[in-house]
Amino acid sequence: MTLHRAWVGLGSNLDDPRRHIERALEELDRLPLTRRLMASRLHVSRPVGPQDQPDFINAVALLETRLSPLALLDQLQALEQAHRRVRARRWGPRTLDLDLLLFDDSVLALPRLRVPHPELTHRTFVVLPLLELAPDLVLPDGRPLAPLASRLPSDDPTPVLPGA
Ligand code: A4P
Ligand code: MG
Repeated sequence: MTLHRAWVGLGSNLDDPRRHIERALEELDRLPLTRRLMASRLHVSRPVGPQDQPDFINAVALLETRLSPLALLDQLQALEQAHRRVRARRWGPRTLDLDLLLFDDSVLALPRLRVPHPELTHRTFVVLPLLELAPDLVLPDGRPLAPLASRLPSDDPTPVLPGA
């Protein structure tokens, strides 16, 4: 089984978001056939989309895995479910969102999985933590990520919390 490199985006804005992200970073390291190679700092950002919700904590992790893309997605969704159970008694946005951002240089357009994540390059809260870990990152289509950062919305200050 081949070793793959997968970038995962984490987000939370409910029920002590920082704790959800820190726990999820640990859980990603314990997934089957997988280990976490790197994790960004935790970035605070204003919500993209509806504004009547709390600020988000976002982070990005680099995984090394022998799972296939869909098997990894299954694992990420199981983690989301496990975190959702914590807040099942409440209404409101999710406690944990895990997006598969990149998987090697794969380009996938499956019903359940699009890689690279379609919103990757449009989201400050994804691009900044990615660049923190991999300033020279090149997208599967050959575009370096760094120059795209300057085109992102400037109204999102993305302050950073101390290391996870
Ligand atoms: N899916 C397809 N491709 C992927 C992929 N690469 N990674 C499918 C993960 N999932 C992928 O996802 C819906 C379906 O997408 C899944 O069943 C999977 O098969 P979801 O997370 O259940 O649904 P969603 O929340 O409607 O979509 P999405 O795109 O994850 O939500 P958003 O758009 O990410 O919105 N603002 C800040 N500052 N920070 C945030 O983290 N997050 C959101 C959530 C809004 N605003 C935010 C943030
Ligand atoms: Mg998602």
